[in-house]
Amino acid sequence: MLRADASAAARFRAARQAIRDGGQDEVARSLQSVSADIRRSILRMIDTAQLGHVGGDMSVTDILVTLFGAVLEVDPEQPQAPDRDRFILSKGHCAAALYSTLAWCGYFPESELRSFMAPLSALNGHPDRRKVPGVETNTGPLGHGFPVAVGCALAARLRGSPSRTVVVLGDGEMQEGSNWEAAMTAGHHGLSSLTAIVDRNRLQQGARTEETVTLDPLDAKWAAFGWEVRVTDGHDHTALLEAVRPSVTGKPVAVVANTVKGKGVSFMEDRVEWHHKVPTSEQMRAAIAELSR
Ligand SMILES: Cc1ncc(C[n+]2csc(CCOP(=O)(O)OP(=O)(O)O)c2C)c(N)n1
Repeated sequence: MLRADASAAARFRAARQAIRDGGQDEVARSLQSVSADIRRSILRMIDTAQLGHVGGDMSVTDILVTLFGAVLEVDPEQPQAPDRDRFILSKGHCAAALYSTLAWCGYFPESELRSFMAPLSALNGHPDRRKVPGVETNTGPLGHGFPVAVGCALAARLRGSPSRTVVVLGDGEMQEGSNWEAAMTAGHHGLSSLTAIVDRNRLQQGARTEETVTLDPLDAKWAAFGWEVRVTDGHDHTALLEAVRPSVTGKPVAVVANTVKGKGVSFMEDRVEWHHKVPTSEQMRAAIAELSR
């Protein structure tokens, strides 16, 4: 198991406090600058490993940064604190984005990111809760993380804990039936401490989601399963902050976050081949330059 980096955790606490104390514009600017750092970090990890899921990593980055930067009540130095908020990345193939965010928070030293997917590294291609602090459950097989999140929210209610559970799903992942069983169960129990965010980038592994199995109208489907639904721009930190505010109806909250796969790198944006293609060294230079503007 990796250990927290105390100085990174202290920096994160200070940065988060500053973000939380800032006005809306300042908050958005701070989160945007962290997102650019995380996107560059993802590219470097994938370049070193020559493996990864760059498109989905880039689309989920702003969601992760908003959650860890300003929403989740977590302490990287006490990753097992009983009343911590629970975060589950159900689209576990986007581990590089999660690891970069967790390292920024200080859950483990940033230098570990260089070992992404290397033999014996803790940072596997899919997150492992036994190896990486901040990872609440193993994900990778699509459709598994959301049911576990429902269990976390139910358990928190039974314990009388204030803990909130947030789960992020891929839109292609929503084609797995287990998600709809989870949605139905959470709706039935009125699990208002549960928030599910769909990274709606409209692409899956080899095709557009709507060409594979129709998901629209996705907001109406969530509502029919008993959820309070919010549709938002998944790259606008201010809009995301508004969309993930706690439930006001006593129902669980579903956020349909409209995103762009490969966001931030023009030649990757909305291109199906960048689901898990690895950039050449020339493409790497161009991508880093674009993300540094
Ligand atoms: C049960 C299962 N089937 C197939 C896969 C292989 N797989 C990995 S990612 C992916 C596409 C997921 O699409 P989406 O959820 O939209 O993710 P994103 O576009 O955000 O990367 C597939 C089919 C898997 N991980 N699990």
